[in-house]
Amino acid sequence: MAAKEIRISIEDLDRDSSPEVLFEFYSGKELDFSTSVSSSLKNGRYDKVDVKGDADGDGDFDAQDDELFIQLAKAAVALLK
Ligand SMILES: [Ca+2]
Ligand SMILES: [Ca+2]
Repeated sequence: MAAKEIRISIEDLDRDSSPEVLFEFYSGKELDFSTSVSSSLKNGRYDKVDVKGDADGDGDFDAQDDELFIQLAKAAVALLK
């Protein structure tokens, strides 16, 4: 089985002066999925998942998935700033 990897970066993807946290999910060298989390009020509080994904792998896209991405974004911002 190919190694699963999440690449996390902070970039202002839409150039609105508020950085997004970008997640890229890889299986081996293949990009499976990418999404980003942004701050809807541009105040550094990360609360908006830009592309919905099934983060917990239970087959649906719901608030729990958003929560996982948001939690990871908050941790990433704390670690990468
Ligand atoms: Ca932005
Ligand atoms: Ca899910």
